[in-house]
Amino acid sequence: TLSEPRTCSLIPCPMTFGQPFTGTDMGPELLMQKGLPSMLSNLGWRVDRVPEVLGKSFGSSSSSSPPPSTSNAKNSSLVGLGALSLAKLCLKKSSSGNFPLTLGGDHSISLGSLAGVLRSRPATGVIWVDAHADLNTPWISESGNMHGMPVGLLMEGMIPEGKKVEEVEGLEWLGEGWEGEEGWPAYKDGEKPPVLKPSSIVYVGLRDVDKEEREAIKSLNIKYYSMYDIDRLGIGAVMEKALEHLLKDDPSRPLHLSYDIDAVDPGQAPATGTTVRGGLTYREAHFVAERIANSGNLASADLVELNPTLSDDVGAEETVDLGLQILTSMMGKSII
Ligand code: HAR
Ligand code: MN
Ligand code: MN
Ligand code: MN
Repeated sequence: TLSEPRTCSLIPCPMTFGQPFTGTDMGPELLMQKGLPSMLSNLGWRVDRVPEVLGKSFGSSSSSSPPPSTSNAKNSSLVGLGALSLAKLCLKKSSSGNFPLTLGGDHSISLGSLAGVLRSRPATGVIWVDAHADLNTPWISESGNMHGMPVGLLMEGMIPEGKKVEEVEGLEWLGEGWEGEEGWPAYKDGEKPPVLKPSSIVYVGLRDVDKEEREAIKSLNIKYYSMYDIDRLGIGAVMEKALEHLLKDDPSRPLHLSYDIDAVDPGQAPATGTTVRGGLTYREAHFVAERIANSGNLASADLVELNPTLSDDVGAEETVDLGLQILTSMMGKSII
């Protein structure tokens, strides 16, 4: 027989508080309704369906509005609590060898999924497919929206002198002094809180980057392939270079793919909160996922920022269908 079937832990995480729009919480349910679990089993995965991370009591968009923000990190207590819940799950599932696949929700949840996988697999390299760099922190963000911060909050060298990530309300669990709780223990015996090295991430698809983010990308020497680079080199060469950058020193390194649907051109993916024209084509969007799947290194992933309420019905359906296609591609579906 071939190798044992691997287990994919499907984790619905309908977070909305990292950005201003309701509707971003509908992604997971739509993807599940359209048959994602059976599509994954047809690809040979054993599927471990995890109950929704945030739960109905979490403060869904329809009920009460979140407490007022106390800093330039809007809704940070709710975003932080949701991210911690997801971090615990990703820590647990990745520690038992599963592939955690998180369905967003806005991109702030990747603070949780990444923290969780980095804690159990610190060597993880990240491919961030997005129109945006999401490299802000509360100290430099122009908007205060936390979906623009998941990379910045975990990146070594991004927290300003004299500041600490754990001082942001809701992010105490990322500080060295964290006392620990069920599922997310204290850091001891020399363990440091999860952190991402600048050399451990590659961006693909960038085309809307804030001034401070751009300066950080340059000064930290973070590898990126913007839409300019994709036009110049072609998506094939870009993906070879991206994988080479992450795998050159350790060919068996685990990879995490964080796929923001807004990386795709709004013509193909209109139902998302911050569309930017000039994105990945339909085939480029697939190829990115296919090529990473083909590396054999992919060990965890997120798909985020679907918002079916921000488009007409046709656009919403096309965007969700594209999300499903991208998911099955990253999980190993090949054309032939
Ligand atoms: N850079 C802007 C900000 O921080 C835009 C944020 C990003 N929007 C997203 N995330 N959809 O990729 O506010
Ligand atoms: Mn994003
Ligand atoms: Mn984005
Ligand atoms: Mn901008």
